[in-house]
Amino acid sequence: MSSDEFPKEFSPEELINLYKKMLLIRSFEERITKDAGKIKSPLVHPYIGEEAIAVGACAAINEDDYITSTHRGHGHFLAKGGDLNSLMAEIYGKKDGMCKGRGGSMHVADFSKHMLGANGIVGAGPPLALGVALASKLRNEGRVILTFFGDGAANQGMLHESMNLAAAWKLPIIFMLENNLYGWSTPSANVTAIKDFSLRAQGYGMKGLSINGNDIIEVYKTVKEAVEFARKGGGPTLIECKTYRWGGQTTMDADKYRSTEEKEEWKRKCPIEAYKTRLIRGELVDQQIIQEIEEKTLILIDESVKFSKKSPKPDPNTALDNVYKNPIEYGGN
Ligand SMILES: Cc1ncc(C[n+]2csc(CCOP(=O)(O)OP(=O)(O)O)c2C)c(N)n1
Ligand SMILES: [Mg+2]
Repeated sequence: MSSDEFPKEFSPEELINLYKKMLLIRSFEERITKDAGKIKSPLVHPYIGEEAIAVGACAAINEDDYITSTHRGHGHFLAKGGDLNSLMAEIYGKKDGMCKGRGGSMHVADFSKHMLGANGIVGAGPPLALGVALASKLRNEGRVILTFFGDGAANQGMLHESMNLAAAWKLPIIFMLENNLYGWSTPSANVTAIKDFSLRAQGYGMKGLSINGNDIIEVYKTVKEAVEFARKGGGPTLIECKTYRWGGQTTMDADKYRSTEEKEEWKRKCPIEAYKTRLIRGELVDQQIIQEIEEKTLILIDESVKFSKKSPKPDPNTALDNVYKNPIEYGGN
C-alpha cells in the first residue's frame, strides 16, 4: 500500500498533530528514562522507536472506539487521548495519577477515552478485546477495538484462541502486532519459523498484512481500511507492524544482547524523523515551526513533572479502597 501521499481527509493541522503526538510520546519516554533512578516506579518499558504504530492506528479510529494495550503502554495511552499529567503522576506513584498512584506504568488506563488498559501479562490484551468486540457486535454499537500486542505475545496460546473466535464470529477487532524483533532478550527469529507473522492470519480465516510500522501514514491507511471492513461486519484483520525498540526492554535492562550496528541501523529509520522530513517536503512545516513544536513539547513534559512532584502520595489508610472484598467474609458490605 502506497503511503506517499497524505490522506485527503486530514487537514494540515491534523497532519501536524500526528507529528506532535509522536514527539510527545518520545519526549515523555526520554524523560522517564532519564529520571528512572529517581522515580519509584518498577519496570518501566519505554516505547521509543515504535511511536508511529500507536499514533497512526489511533488516528484511524473514533473517540468511542476502544483499544487494549500491553506492558509497553504509555504510547497507546497518549495516542488514544489520555492525559499527560495523570500519566506522569501515575508513574510517580502519586494521588493524581489516573490510577491514583496504585497501578504504575503497567496498569495505565482511561476508560473515559475507551483506553481499556495496559497489561503486565504478555498476551492478555487480545482475549479482553475479544469480549469487548463481542459486546459491541451483540449490542449493534458499530464500535471497533484495536488490540496491541508484541511478537512475544504472538506466540502465546491465548492470542491464537482469540484470533480463532474473532474470525469465526466475524468480530470487529483489529489485531495490532508490534513486531519489534525481540521478546525481551529473545530474537523472535529464534522462536518463530516464519518471517511474516501475518501469514498466520489465513489459518484462522482472516486477512493478514505485514507493513512498515515506522511509517505513520502506512499504519494509518492500513488500519483505516481494516476498521472500515470490520464496521461493515467483515470481521477481524491481523496487521503486523515491523518496528524496533531503541532502548532496553525496561529502563533497568543492560541490553547486551543486541549489537550497536543493529541499533544504529534502526535509529536511521526513525519514524519521527521520517515523518518530519515528509511534512517539510510537503511544505506543511518549516524548521522554525518544528523548533517551536519541540520547545512546546518539552515545556509540557516539564509541567507534567512539576504537577507530579506536587501531587501528594496516596494515603496509606486508603490502601484497601477499590480492592475486591468477598461480601460473605465482610458481612455483606
Ligand atoms: C505471561 C507472561 N510471560 C512472561 C512475562 C515476562 N515478560 C514481560 S515483557 C516480556 C517480553 C514480551 O515481548 P513482546 O510481546 O514481543 O513485547 P515487547 O516487550 O517486545 O514490546 C516478557 C517475556 C510476562 N509479563 N507475562
Ligand atoms: Mg517484541
